[in-house]
Amino acid sequence: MIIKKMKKLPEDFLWGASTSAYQVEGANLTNGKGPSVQDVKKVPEGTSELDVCADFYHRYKEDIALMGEMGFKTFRFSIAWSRILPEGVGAVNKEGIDFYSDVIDECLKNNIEPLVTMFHFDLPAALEKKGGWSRRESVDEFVEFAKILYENYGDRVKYWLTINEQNMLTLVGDVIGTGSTEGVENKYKKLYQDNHHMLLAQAKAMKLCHEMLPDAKIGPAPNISLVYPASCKPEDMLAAQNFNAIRNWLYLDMAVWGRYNNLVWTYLEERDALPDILPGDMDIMKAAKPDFIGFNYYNTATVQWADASGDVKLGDQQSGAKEPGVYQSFANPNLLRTEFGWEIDPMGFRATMREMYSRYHLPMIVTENGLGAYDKLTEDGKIHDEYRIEYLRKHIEQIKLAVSEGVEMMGYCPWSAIDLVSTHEGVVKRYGFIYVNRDEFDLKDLARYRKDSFFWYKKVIESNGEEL
Ligand code: BGP
Repeated sequence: MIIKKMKKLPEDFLWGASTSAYQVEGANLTNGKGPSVQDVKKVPEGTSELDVCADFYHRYKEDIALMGEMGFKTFRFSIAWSRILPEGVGAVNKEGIDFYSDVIDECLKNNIEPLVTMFHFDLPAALEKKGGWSRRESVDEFVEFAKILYENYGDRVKYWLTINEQNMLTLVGDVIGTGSTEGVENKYKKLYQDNHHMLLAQAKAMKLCHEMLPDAKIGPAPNISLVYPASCKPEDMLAAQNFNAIRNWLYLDMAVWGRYNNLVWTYLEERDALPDILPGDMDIMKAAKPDFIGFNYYNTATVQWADASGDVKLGDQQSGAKEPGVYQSFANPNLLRTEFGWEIDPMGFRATMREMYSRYHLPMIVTENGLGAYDKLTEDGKIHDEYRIEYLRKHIEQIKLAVSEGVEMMGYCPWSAIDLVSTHEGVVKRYGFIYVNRDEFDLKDLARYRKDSFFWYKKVIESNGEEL
């Protein structure tokens, strides 16, 4: 549709940006924090450890002040489970409780609404050692953790996100360091059993949130990329539906409607990998209702039909994969790519928002979107990241178009507020509005610099998206 009458974004649109605890904080094994799976993994060759990251743990006041200067209405950050509960269960680390309490207060002092992710890729290592999400107990362990968060922060946090990118935990956990399936006999069975427990944990945490904090709002935060067929061949269309179901709809159908997507169910049946579901599980899933949908969007995916031969090929969050007989990724020739090879598709962002809204009819907030690049600090302390501005501008334009088409959008939180460590490509893959002066292995002075995108975003927020 060519829109002639653009609607304005809502007055209370939540402009902000995102980070996650294990990628930004540092102090990963100090101040009472227990190790998470991220701290015990072998970091990819050529990338730094997670002991310092952006040193947000010690510099959060300065960082949140900078976010305030940009005019952020919200800041999406995550709470490290093992900073609150070093063993995942049991004894609480008071220093951890106080740290996030201070971060929340600092946000409020700067007129920033905290948007808290409860779990972002960092399961306590102690729980993983016992079997992680494969154990039924993991459901209650998560709910107990959620309860502690509601008790301690519920008086000040109105917006909660349950699990970041549960779909990526399931599909590419090996790449993002959340769990390995090496040596597992039927990896589908394990992954989708873990997934069932996470879905149940999420449902229970949403229900508990509504009981304990009636004024708060809570939602999931999967990574949603609309999947295109590589051509108008009927086979390619089926492949696109397969991957849409496996990558996207399984997670949202369950969070919103409490039912398993039928294509995914068949896919699991075929692989002898149906999860064990206890009586009552599906009632819990059905009863839990999110207030909104948070979602991360980087680009679309394109797939073609895959015959039954060949091996499974793994991608990362945004790049291609193949499953014989199900789908095979296809490089979309119509799209540009980032320096790190991820496709760029602002129009596909609109298509994704439209599709999600027409399926679920819930308000939505973008919890990640952004461009990873090798930024350069100039001699005079500037970072000219025009490419990032261009990327964000084009995506915000599409939000405005989607809103003009009747899609309910609550806010936009690109990745990332500040430079931090990427999931598997190191510190040099930068996303922030705020530059952190460090290299992969040389920590330098960790000083903060405002990038060109910082000043640009400030104006975008000031004008509520009118001045792009
Ligand atoms: C998402 C994750 C983030 C983040 C982002 C960028 O999948 O939720 O944690 O890092 O992707 O990805 P990367 O760091 O791999 O560039």
